[in-house]
Amino acid sequence: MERTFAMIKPDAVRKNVIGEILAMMTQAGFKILGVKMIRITKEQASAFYAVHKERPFYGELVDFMSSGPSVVIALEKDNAVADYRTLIGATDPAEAAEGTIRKRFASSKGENAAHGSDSVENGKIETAFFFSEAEIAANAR
Ligand code: 3AN
Repeated sequence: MERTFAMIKPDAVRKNVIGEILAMMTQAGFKILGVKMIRITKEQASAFYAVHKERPFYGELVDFMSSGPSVVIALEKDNAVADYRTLIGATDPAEAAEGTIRKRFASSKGENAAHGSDSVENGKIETAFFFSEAEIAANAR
């Protein structure tokens, strides 16, 4: 089994679609190992997106990610990283495929409803940002 890290971003929480997105995850075969709603601080958002520090949208991204509550989720499934990236769809909702989370709920490239790790290694790093090992182990197979 592979694991990945997912987030329901503040725009989707504001749209009141947490339940719909969690249902899309479980219907796609993901097991939820951990889920919690948190208000990400500017400091956490800056560190989480540090790889994008040089990008022109970094400041906007940090402000947006700390603008309201998010839901952080630890997921497990065979091929979890790639399959979850497929489920969320392209970064730009205009390019996202039908039936994807971003096609249904994203407003723009920045406010795009969901996050998914881009590798198994980053999934571990990102999960550790928001969950202790004990929290995940409690619900792991
Ligand atoms: P993805 O989330 O699809 O992996 P990345 O890693 O390129 O996309 O970007 C990380 C986050 O940065 C995106 N989820 C989005 O919120 C934000 N972002 C990416 N590109 C832009 C952009 N052109 N303008 C504003 N925000 C952006």
